[in-house]
Amino acid sequence: MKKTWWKDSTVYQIYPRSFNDSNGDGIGDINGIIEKLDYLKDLGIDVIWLSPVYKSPNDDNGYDISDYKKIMDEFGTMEDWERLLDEMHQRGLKLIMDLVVNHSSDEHPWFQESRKSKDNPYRDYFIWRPGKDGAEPNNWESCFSGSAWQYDEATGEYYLHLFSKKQPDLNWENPKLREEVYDMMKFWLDKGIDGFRMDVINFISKVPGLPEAHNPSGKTYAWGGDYFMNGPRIHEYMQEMNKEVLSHYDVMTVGEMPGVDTEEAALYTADERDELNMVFQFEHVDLDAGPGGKWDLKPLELKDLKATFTKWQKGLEGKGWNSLYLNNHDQPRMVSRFGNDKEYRVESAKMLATFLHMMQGTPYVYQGEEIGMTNVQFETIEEYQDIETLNMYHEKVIDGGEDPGQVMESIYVKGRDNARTPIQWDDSENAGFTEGTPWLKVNPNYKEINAKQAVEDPVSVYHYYKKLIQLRKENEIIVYGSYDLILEDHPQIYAYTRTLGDEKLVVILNFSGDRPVFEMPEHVAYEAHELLINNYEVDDQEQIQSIELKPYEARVYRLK
Ligand code: TEU
Ligand code: CA
Repeated sequence: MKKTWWKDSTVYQIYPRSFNDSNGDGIGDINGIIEKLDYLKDLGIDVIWLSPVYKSPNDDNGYDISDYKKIMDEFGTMEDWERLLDEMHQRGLKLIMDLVVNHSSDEHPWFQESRKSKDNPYRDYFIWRPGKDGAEPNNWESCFSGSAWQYDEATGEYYLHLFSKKQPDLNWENPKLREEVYDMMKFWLDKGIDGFRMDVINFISKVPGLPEAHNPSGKTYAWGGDYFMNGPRIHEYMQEMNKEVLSHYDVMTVGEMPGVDTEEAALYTADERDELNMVFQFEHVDLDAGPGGKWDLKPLELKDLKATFTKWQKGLEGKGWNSLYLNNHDQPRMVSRFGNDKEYRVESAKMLATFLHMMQGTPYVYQGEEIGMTNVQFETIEEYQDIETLNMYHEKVIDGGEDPGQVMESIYVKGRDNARTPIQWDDSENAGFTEGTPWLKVNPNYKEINAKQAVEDPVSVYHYYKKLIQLRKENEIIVYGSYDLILEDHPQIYAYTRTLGDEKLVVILNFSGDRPVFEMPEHVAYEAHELLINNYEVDDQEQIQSIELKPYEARVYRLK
């Protein structure tokens, strides 16, 4: 397997609005990030993925861009951003920027022009259709509730928006639009950035004719994903982008791809196909959703988690490359979702980190994960800010008459603001995030959970991450070794081996608050063992043929 820097790297995601506020307006900003670079360097990460910092009216916190070449006023200036890049490079940190080109903002000049008239030169930068029988052109549902079409008075037609109505979809069929995107990418690459994370990039090619979505439930709108996820021209576009832009720079790319399976992912990430380096797949974050979608809560089954991760580990082995994540700015906090944020917060946060960082692929740490930050529960819907959450609440409770208590429950479990509460830096007012009023309330548990405490406490989640990240740098087998699941049917233990040449690791994880017994399978042969990392105290000399595990215990051994 070819070795590259982006395979060896650990990436840290910053959601700038919530990271660190330097000027007291309650909103995180670029200078706030610069203040924390030494903290991040100390953690050991190699790359920062910065969520959008471009000019935006913030309908979706920067994922709605009105100028791709300007910095959002609230975040700072281009000079601030250039200083950030410079300060990062001085510390040996790389920067990857978010590329949001499935859609722009409706306030982007392209769209302002496009909506003016049917023969405007920018008309075909977006996807316009006449209505059908006095209604929307088709029955597609927006990811943020309601129809994916918005009627526009000026020309009497509808435009497509797979997300909010302030996020019109760009028309990739138009070569002029593609040229503009490639130019814009070069603008940032020439400033010296180290790559892109590409927002819903597998949505950009729509099936011509935009067919009606299958609609078994008979609701007004239905999920049209079959007609835009991994669409007919997607690989052509990815190869064109690579040829025109990416191949001229030494950069890393990761495509965010809802609905991608292992076969498709191998096509996107195979070296010889020259498309992307890796993708974010969604299968493991869909396991706790029922047939009604993300808000339809369903308990997670360990056997499903094993099946999914094993499928991805084996599916891309030697064929492509995995990105490894358990949370980000769209997902609940991982310790609340997959661990136990009450009795075993520290133990389970460490166990989950071990689980992820010991797999083959490039691990992503989402801000606050490294100190074990948790989900939040605000009492009223007014305290929430996220457009997806607010639209869903409106649709279900205000329009649909559903029980508000139950809908709030689903927001507590799945809402995106769980991941967006300000970073808890210390135990002072507003957790040291801001001297003003934070744009989104701080999680009240900041007095106990904060970075200052974590840095000072040698057995904190933070120091555990440091060690995991360091181990990856020192042991090629952690990056490149092949993965094999063991104890496939065990209901509480997730265990696997990694193999590289004649080296072997065994990763033993208790995903429960019980004390199950781990039995080493016979085919895993060894004469001696060495403990690499553990989240409880362990006697190094202890026999490992059979181990009674403590709640959420994690151990990794090198077998000899
Ligand atoms: O997310 C795309 C996506 O499909 C989901 O993660 C979605 O946002 C959601 O959480 C559904 O439950 C990307 C960005 O990561 C997200 O923040 C943006 O809102 C979205 O695209 C639109 O740009
Ligand atoms: Ca600020």
